[in-house]
Amino acid sequence: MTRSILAATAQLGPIQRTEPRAQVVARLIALMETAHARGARLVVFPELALTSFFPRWLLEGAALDAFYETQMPGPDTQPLFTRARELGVGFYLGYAELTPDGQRFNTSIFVTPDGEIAGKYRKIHLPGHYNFEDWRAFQHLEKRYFEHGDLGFGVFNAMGGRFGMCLCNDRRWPETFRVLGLRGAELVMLGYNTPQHYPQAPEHDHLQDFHNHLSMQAGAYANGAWVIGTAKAGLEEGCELIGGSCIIAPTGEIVARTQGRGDEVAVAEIDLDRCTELRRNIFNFALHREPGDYGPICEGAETRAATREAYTMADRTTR
Ligand code: ING
Repeated sequence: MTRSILAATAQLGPIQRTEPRAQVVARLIALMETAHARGARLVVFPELALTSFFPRWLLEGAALDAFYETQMPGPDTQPLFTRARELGVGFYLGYAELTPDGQRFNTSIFVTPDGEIAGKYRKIHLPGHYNFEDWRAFQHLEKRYFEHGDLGFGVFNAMGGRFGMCLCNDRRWPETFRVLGLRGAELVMLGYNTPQHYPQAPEHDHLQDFHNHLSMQAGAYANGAWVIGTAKAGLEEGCELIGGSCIIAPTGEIVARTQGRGDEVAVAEIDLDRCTELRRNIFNFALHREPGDYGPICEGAETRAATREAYTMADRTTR
């Protein structure tokens, strides 16, 4: 009996700034129903899937707080949890988290088909900057709006497999997939909001779709894991976001992907036992990895927190 799950990437098109959460949740439910109708039992939604990508604006106070969730599920998201349980579908959801003691994280959760939150992740690699930078066509203030994730790269058991999660920029860092791989992840789920235009290097704008798949395919292959990456895509409040949501096999092959930049589902059968084709052979970590030679990868861990804080403080004062 193989451990196969029919999975879906459930891509969202743009969410405009004023779009009510209830309306977005209705779109998420429609995507989940479409995926379910095509046999899917697992659905991966994007990063920050409940609102417009607000780090593109300089916000503060109540205007900023309006983009965060203080409860999960809360009144607006309960219908998604209820519908998922009715359909017997597990799902990954990205959202902005405001904790009771006032901490802010770019967060994802995995909810099992019976409605339990089996895993939670808080984004570790925060791209962008802290202060408003007037030379940019749009801001990317994730370092201002979110704290460094404090949960590490966790792996958890669900739906007969070992699952891991990450978020957007995390996928560009090979360490993300390797840590999840070392912890036995057979499926890595992630959502992303990736602008086509990268202000610091516009000469790479035409490469965003390539870099998106390159990062995820490499992560899948080098760790013998399935990867499902789901975009918030399309022209959102004047900012073009890439699509390319996809399901990637442990061989690194893209086995399903979306075609447009709107609300769209793509499905594929993921056989978790296929991970062994890589993990028992070319990427047999016990046999072939040489951690004794990897020292530089972890150097500076003890000073990173201080330099992160110093950067943020310095950036605050260079307004
Ligand atoms: N977005 C982008 C990402 O890593 C970015 C930031 C865009 C980095 C383009 C580099 C190039 O996909 C988020 N939300 O991390």
